[in-house]
Amino acid sequence: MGYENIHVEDSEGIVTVTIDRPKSLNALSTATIAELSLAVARAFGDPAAAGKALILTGAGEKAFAAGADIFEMTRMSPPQALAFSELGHRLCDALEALPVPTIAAVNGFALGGGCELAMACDLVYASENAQFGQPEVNLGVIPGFGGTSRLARRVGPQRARELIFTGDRIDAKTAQRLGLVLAVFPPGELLPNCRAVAKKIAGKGPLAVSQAKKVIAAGSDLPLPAANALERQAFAALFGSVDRTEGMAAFLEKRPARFTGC
Ligand code: DAK
Repeated sequence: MGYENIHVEDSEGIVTVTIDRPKSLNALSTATIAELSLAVARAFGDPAAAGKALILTGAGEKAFAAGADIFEMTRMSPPQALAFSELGHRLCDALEALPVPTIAAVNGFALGGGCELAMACDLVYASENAQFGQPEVNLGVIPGFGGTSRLARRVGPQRARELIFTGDRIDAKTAQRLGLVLAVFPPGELLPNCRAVAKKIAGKGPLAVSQAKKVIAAGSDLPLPAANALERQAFAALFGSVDRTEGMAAFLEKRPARFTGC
């Protein structure tokens, strides 16, 4: 099946998924969210052919995604809104559950569902013209794809309250200062920098990266002793991997490691 609202490019296992509805500033319609979910499952579902990292970005120069598609939402009943919200939640959860790193390359507006999608990625980088916000209150609703919880976890509950209650937009530098964004680049340098980060991580032990992702995610919702117990288990389990033997042998032999993900 081809896609109508996104396009997907795989370059040496670095899978770039681009939301491609620039006329509506890459607004997230039901079809777009369904295609994004399918692309994520296809690129990373089969371990034998799985990609090494995922980059998510938006087509055009103005937007990553300006939110859920407002035109579509105007016609939704409460049960339809629930199904729509569940679809968005499943996509964000799937991104977080991927065993590879995910990178949001935020190249313009990341509002509402767009901001929520970016926050479901492991690493968020932005272009100088990026703007973030949860403006749902302007429409008489609240974030529906996990924004209330993910924004609070990223910037703290008080700041999340301010952003969600006011619906204010913040620029890329402010988002960086709040910890929502890691680094800000001129527009033309955003994707190359995201690819460089993805490539660097792809050169590391994939099992180790995937375990680190899992433990950080699970551990941040647990009390410290339970989080540390998870870390101990994952650390020990990795000692049974071929990659651990290879990584340590490569160090001793002063050569680059050849990881296989086994
Ligand atoms: N949906 C549909 N079309 C959109 C859109 C959106 N979110 N944002 C922009 N567009 C369309 C505009 O209608 C316009 O289309 P034409 O008039 O050209 O046909 C085109 O994109 C260009 O937009 P503008 O002309 O407005 O461009 P400007 O540069 O002047 O302004 C802007 C850019 C991003 C500031 C402005 O477009 C804007 O404020 N857009 C809306 C942003 C927004 O409110 N985003 C949050 C959407 S709400 C839930 C599930 C999900 C959600 C909530 C609840 N449940 C089930 C409970 C999620 C909610 C959201 O994400």
